[in-house]
Amino acid sequence: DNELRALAEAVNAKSGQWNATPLVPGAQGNGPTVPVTNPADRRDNVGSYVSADAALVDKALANGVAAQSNWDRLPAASRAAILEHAADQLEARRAEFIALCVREAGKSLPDAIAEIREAADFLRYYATMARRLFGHPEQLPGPTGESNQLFLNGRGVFVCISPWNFPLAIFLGQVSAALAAGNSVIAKPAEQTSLIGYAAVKLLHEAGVPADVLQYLPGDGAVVGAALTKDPRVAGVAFTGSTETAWAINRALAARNAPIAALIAETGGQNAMIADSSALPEQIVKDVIASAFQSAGQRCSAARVLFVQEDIADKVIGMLAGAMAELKVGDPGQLSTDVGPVIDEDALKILNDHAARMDKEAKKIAEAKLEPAATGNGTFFAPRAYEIPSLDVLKREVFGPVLHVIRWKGSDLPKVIDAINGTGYGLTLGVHSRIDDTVEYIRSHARVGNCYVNRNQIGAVVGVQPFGGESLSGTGPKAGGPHYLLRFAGERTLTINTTAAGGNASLLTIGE
Ligand code: UN1
Repeated sequence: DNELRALAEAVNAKSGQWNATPLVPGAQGNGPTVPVTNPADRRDNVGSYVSADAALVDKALANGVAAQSNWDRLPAASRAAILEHAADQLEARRAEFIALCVREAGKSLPDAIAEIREAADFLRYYATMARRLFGHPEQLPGPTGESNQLFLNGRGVFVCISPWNFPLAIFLGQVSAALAAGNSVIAKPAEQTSLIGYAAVKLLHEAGVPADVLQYLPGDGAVVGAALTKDPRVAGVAFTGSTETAWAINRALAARNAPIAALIAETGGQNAMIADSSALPEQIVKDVIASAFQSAGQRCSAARVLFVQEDIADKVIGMLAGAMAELKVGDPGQLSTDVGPVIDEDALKILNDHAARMDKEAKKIAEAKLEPAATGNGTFFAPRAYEIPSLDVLKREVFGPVLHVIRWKGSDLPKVIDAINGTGYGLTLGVHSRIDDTVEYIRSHARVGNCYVNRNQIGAVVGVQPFGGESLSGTGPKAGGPHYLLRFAGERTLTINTTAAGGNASLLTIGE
């Protein structure tokens, strides 16, 4: 606790401005300079960044193509050691990174601390997996007189387009995976969190990644992202963000008469939690509060809909309202704050519009109150819960602290699962039940990537709970899972005739 207080003090003592420019060897950015606002007060006092323009995109791709094969030919262990060194440095400098996450992204202190830990976990996990998978070719048993080996290699230039909601963890997760697999990388941060992306790229450069192997291109997605994804030199894209943007990227890549690119997309969700009457109401409420409102609900894993069995519904709804009255919504730099601001004015508007519609069409269960710190110009939105008749009321994912509650009858579990599958998304699902058959029924019928039983449904642990969805929620493979790096890699099979007649063996004999 004392350690945490000391850390909070160190974080809040960090003052001054952060500035960023594109990092492309041999060229400079001359797109617009963009001031960075703090979501907690909407003042332009965090810093600024210079955005990239089309000429810079072209230069970055030329650099990336030229640099990739040397990086790919390094032993995987050398690439891994650089990533591990970066993880150590990140932890050594964590107060500065936490301060950036609080100021630029509006993260609460506990969220920012978790963000640093997750970023370091990704760096170390992909380093470990790179050594394991890329360290040596796999020997494949075959007929005598033949040697068969499978080599993994980088694909080429990988573009990593990352989200503002995990501006360090997902940014470094994508980038380190692409680098570990032997690709050169062009990192395009979310516009809202360009400064954090810059700091992360600098960290990797200082740890030993060459400047032309990892380049940084901040700017408008419609300019920088679009120029990157239509270019034939791009071998792959790792993207986390909305389903709509993933479609646009997929179309841009497909329209090129170029090598067929790999797309790894991690997108939205319409995540549910199902509670039956055997569950403990206290535990349901504790876990749904964390799942729906932590990080101001700005996680793709967040719970959006609680399906609660009718026998316990009144009790759970009453307790939920009570718990929401206790939420502290305010200054993300205070340790006591539960919910900080949402990312920007656009996000706030979408949430306000949704709430206005729900106020008319649904029954409000509760609305948290704002602390005085949250009543100024910051983009704060009070967490809300509504009771709705069915999922049809929700057209699409609403990215923020709004929970919807639906009652279900004892015999309706199959209908509940059909409704959840019917959204077309398939990311996280929470289950609260103490009946094994119910849990097994849900597990085997729900088409979701991550199912959590009798706990909250956020905060997947790298290497332990591989994370990612299916259908509208993403392509897979799962981040922080054993197969993730493979999708960033190409495979080459080498077959050698080792009999005397075939040449190699006899050449050796002649040599002797
Ligand atoms: C996202 O919100 O874009 O499990 C994905 C979790 C996080 C989710 C990250 N790993 O809550």
